[in-house]
This record gives sequence, structure tokens and C-alpha cells, in this order.
Amino acid sequence: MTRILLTGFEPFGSALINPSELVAQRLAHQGLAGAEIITAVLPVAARHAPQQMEELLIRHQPDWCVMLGLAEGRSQISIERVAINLADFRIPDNAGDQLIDAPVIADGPAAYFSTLPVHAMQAASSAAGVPAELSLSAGAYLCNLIFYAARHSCERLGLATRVGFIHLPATPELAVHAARAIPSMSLDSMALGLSAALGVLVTDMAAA
Ligand code: PCA
Repeated sequence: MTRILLTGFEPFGSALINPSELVAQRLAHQGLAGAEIITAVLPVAARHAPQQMEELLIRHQPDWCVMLGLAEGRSQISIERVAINLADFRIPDNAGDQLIDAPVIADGPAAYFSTLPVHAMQAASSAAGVPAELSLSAGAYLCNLIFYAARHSCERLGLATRVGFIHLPATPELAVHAARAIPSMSLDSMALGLSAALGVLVTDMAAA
């Protein structure tokens, strides 16, 4: 069995739900052939999330760590390629902290690449009928921060876990309440695309 740690985030800002936690729970509930899916919901808090992530990585020693987050304004499932060592928050996080121009890890490298098979995952989602794109920036808020922190933890601890981050669009429910016009995607479509993308990880392990 391929072990996949799949995380989502709690709601933040003005959004009342976060599709990332809902989709993670849905995928765990529905299951994936050949995989054991472990889910966790992370706090949108710079002072807590990296520590919780490191504990999850140590406890579960997953083959893969796939983190999900909401990116209002994206129109497709966005598979991130790079995590940067920069925290520059547009709004305070849920603990009230607003990091400006700060490193995620003091003296850490400028950036880490995703270690997921990003092209194959994108292709699998598209083949399932759900648009997916590769993205070169996860922003400079909690999603980038946890992506960077998880990659850094694996490097520092010598874990073989392969790590990456995927941003999700708003749901229609979020879009109708948004202050501006934003694209949206149903939870069903997100779950379908992600399930196909995660299927690549199972195949990848079988081939290894
Ligand atoms: N999205 C935010 C943080 C939590 C989430 O779901 C981001 O894109 O940084």
C-alpha cells in the first residue's frame, strides 16, 4: 500500500468554508485503490502549522505528502512547482500574526521544488475531465509557508517522503458570496480530478 498524507486547511479570511479540508475528507472517505490515505486539517497559523506538519511526517512516515489549499481566483486545479523562503502575508493569519518580508526558515535555501510527478498528475486530472494546470507560485501566505516547511522538514530529517502542494479554486458557494467575480469549481469535480492525480502516485510507487 502506498501511504499518502493528504492535508487541507481550515477556513480563513472571509471564506466560511475551505474546499481543501472538504476535498481531503471526501477523498479519504471514498478511498483510492492501492493507497492508504491519512488526512489532517491544518490551522491557518504560521506559529502552529509547521510543527503539526512535522509531527505528522514523523508519525506516519508517508510515501507522499500532498497538501491542499484554497486559492480564490484560480480557475483550475493548480499543481504548485515551487515553494519560496518568503512569508509576506496580505492579511493576518487565524492566530492574528501577519508576517511581512520574513523568511519561512531563517538561513534556509531560497526555494524548494515540488517532488511530486507534477506533469503526470496534471495529465491524469485532465484525462479525467477536470482542468488542471501547473503553477509557478503558491503565493507568500500559509500555503507557500507549509509547502516550504514540509519540504524543509523532510530534508532536515532525511525522510524519503515526496512532497507537493495543490491549490484549489473556490467552490460555487464561495463564489456567489465573493466581493468580486471569481471562477469556481464544484467539490465533485475537484475530488474527481484529485483522485485521478493521486492515482498517479500509486502507479509511481508500483513502478519504483
Ligand atoms: N489557502 C491559503 C492559506 C490556507 C488556504 O487554504 C493560501 O493560499 O496561502
